[in-house]
Amino acid sequence: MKKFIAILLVLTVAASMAFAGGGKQAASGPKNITIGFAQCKADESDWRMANTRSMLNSFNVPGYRLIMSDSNNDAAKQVADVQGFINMEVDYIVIAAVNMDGWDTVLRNAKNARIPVILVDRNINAAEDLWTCYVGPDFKVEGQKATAWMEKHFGSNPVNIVNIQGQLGSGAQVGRSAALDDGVAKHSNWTLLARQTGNWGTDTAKQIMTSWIQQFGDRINCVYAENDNMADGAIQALKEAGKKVGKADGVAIISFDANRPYLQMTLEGLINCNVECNPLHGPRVKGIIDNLEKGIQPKKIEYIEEEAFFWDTITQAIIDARQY
Ligand code: GYE
Repeated sequence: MKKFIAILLVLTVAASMAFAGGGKQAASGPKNITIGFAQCKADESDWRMANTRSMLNSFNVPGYRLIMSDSNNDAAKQVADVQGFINMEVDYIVIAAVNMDGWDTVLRNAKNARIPVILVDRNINAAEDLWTCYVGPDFKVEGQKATAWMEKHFGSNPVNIVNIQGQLGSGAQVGRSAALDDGVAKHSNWTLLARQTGNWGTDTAKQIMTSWIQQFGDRINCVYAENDNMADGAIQALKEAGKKVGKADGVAIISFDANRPYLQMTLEGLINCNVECNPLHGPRVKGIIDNLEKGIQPKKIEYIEEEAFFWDTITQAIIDARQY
């Protein structure tokens, strides 16, 4: 993790220095498109590290200069980061939003500065005229893939669920939690015993799961974890408590992201259902910017196609063929 951050810092400083030193490319050379990328927290999770790499790699080519800020998941700081990009007069702003709310003022400033704003990964609550487009998942649809599996797996049997949520207020958490809420409302045999945010992290999720095991014991038969890292934490807690995990008759584990190491756990039967959330947004964002440079407008909302993987149908070949 520390190595990842070090490499990241070198890349980001180099990009910033290049920008600070040279400003926009001299008139004679090719236009250097400067992109301000407001990342929520570059090393937040396996998913986020893959997402960060994808963005940095996609723009690490001649003609582009990507400057990435890292808000450390502080929503107010991320808004300030975006204002900083406006002050730098970047050509484009790309945002992976910590929180869905709080964007209107700074996005209006970007609009007044005529800087297009591309939302990536996370959707937000802001007037549509304040952002150019959104490219990323439909998080509620991701959650519906998981609840569909729960319906098949449990049938009419009692389902006693604990929900380890992502960072509260993020689009990913809001959508995935909403799908679970719909499932609980729809099925009288489903009970939500408890929910709490694990802030995308393994250790926090493990602590929360440990306390729930003490509180609910063997009543828990389903963990709905809103990303792989938190699912891993829950599994560690369950195994340390001597509980049977996954497969046909263990505590059912739902996860999201489908990073390769956790697809391996799905193949082992520890994770029953893993819903993909593709982090490789770099090429998508670069394509949108390249088109905008040619005057081609993107779709306002581009939901990416995603699938789900299950413990009893996934294969090693499927895992080996994955890009992340
Ligand atoms: O599920 C989680 C990451 O926004 C979809 O954020 C992303 C989520 C992902 O930290 O692992």
